[in-house]
Amino acid sequence: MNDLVPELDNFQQKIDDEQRIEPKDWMPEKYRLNLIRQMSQHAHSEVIGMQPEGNWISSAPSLYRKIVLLSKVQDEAGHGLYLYSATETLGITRAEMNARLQSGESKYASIFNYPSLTWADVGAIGWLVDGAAIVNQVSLQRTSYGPYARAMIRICKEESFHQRQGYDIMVKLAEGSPAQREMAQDAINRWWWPSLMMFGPHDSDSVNSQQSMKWKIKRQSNDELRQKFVDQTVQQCEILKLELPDPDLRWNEERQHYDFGEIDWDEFYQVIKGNGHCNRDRIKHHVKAHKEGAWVREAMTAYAGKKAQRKDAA
Ligand code: BYC
Repeated sequence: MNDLVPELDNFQQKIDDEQRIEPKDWMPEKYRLNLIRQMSQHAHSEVIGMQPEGNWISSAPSLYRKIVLLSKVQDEAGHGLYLYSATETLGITRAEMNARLQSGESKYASIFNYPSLTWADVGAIGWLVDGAAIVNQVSLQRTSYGPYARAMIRICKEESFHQRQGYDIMVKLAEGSPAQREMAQDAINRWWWPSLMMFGPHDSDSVNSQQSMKWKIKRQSNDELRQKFVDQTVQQCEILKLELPDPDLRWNEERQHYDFGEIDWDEFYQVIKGNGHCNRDRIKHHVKAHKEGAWVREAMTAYAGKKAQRKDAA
């Protein structure tokens, strides 16, 4: 044991023994900051992710589809709330996280900077984007920080409903008219590569991975999770009798995995730098919605104050 930093050794031992770290436990400052970074970005992704699908609520093709989509988008808001609350246990306020999102200091998933142009995009988002998110989040159910791991367990249950609703839309379109099949194929063509980007850069280029894996914030690497997603999604696409837009995609008997083509990393870095199709609009919309919601926050604070006063008087 290192005499100078016994806390650090104890902390690492706990992690190695698969014990969870809880909010009041001692933790290295870098662990706390790394978690705030990842968890708040995760929360922002859930909240910003409501926008591309939210656009389609008023244009859903049937009452049934509208109800399902509305409920799915509400779930995303809930996921944002669990994650913001879990992140607050690390000593940062919701207002600070919000300010970092709106100033561009804090990122959110690159995928939500692509536009949702047709109804098939709602299917592709549910199937591919939620599908990719589940692969990542199932792994995060075993993350070392207790509040994050517990939030993930609940979120994963809801995400699998989201993935199924997306796939169900794709099945219906794939069984439909030639125009509907074409619309489904076009959505797959546009969402496939950005979905693969959701897992982040290659392990060799991932600046945070080494430390995050040691502290078990991340349990599987970016490339491992991306491979898992590709392997499961190819078969789902075959059932739809549609195609994934990658000429290099093929089964590798030796590796027992699918090989696939190289991601356009230049596009990825442009998007996370703020230069994607929708970055500016997404933040602009968030700022507007936040301002317009000020009266709700004020009313809730006033109500909570009155309730506390009544309790004190009783
Ligand atoms: N997009 O060192 P790396 C959902 C950044 S929402 C943007 O590998 P890390 C849904 C990364 O932040 C679910 N940025 O990072 C909602 C880092 O920059 P910083 C969203 C990305 O953290 C609504 C830099 O690139 N899920 O399901 O070790 C509707 C270097 O990367 C991205 C999560 O948020 C990206 N794709 O690994 C529908 C999962 N990739 O921060 C669906 C939680 C990388 O140093 N997050 N960057 O400035 C994670 O698991 C990890 O943060 C990542 C990246 C695997 C994403």
